[in-house]
Amino acid sequence: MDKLIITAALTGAEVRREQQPALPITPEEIGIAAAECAQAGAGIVHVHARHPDGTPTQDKQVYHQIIKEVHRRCDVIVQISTGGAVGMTPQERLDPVSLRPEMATLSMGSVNFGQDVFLNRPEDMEMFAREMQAQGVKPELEIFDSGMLATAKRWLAKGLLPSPAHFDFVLGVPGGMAGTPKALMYLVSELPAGATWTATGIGAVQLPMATLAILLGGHVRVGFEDNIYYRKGELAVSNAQLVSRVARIAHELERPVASPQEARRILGLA
Ligand code: KMH
Ligand code: ZN
Repeated sequence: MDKLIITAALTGAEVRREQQPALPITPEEIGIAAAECAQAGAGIVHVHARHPDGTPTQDKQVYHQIIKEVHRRCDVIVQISTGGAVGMTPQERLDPVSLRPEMATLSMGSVNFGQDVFLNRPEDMEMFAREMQAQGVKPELEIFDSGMLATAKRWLAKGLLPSPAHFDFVLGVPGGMAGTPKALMYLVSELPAGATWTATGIGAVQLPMATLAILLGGHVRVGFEDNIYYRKGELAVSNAQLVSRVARIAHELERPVASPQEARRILGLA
């Protein structure tokens, strides 16, 4: 097994300060949170930009500030979101890819997202894939349901996506695939050859999905974007607290944690 890559999804587009007082919002706050997470064992930070009032934005300048604030404190891989927030236009979502971050997310299909619809039309996804390839940005393929993995495999066969691919199985979104061991193990059984993968459990399934991913040889994503609690009824105090717990469990299970440099090697980043 490769060493374990821990991704910290620091902010997201939906969580509000009123729900999680330690949510990092400004580029500086995101930079500080990233450094704490790197210290705790994160190799990647998945970031979303916000306006100062907390509303989500895909403004390239804000992403530029975030990358700067992260990299002046640590050398963790910065993975920007192209999912943005529900309702944003594809052009708006794609804009920060021209900054040429090391990684960016690429959602592989549409999914109901609570009461909303997270729309990812095939022609838009293809535009995202082509732009990432043109800019030399490694996509993390976001899989919310099993049909999206089938789509990714078709696209890999057609050469629309770079191989070996890196997947993120996002489980437990209300409207997407459930966060159960059976669901995760099915997705893993369907992976194309040579692929790497990470597991993201939403809400209460964050910890069980993380633990199972460590055992199965996958990687792990945790953080406030996906879950604001440490345990039922108890808010986490920081993103780093959630990262530290995963690093501790991995240590107990004798799966060493990858540094950012080791993560770059595992993912084939330049
Ligand atoms: N905010 C969600 C609608 C991503 O970052 O690529 C989409 C999302 C996925 O967060
Ligand atoms: Zn995201």
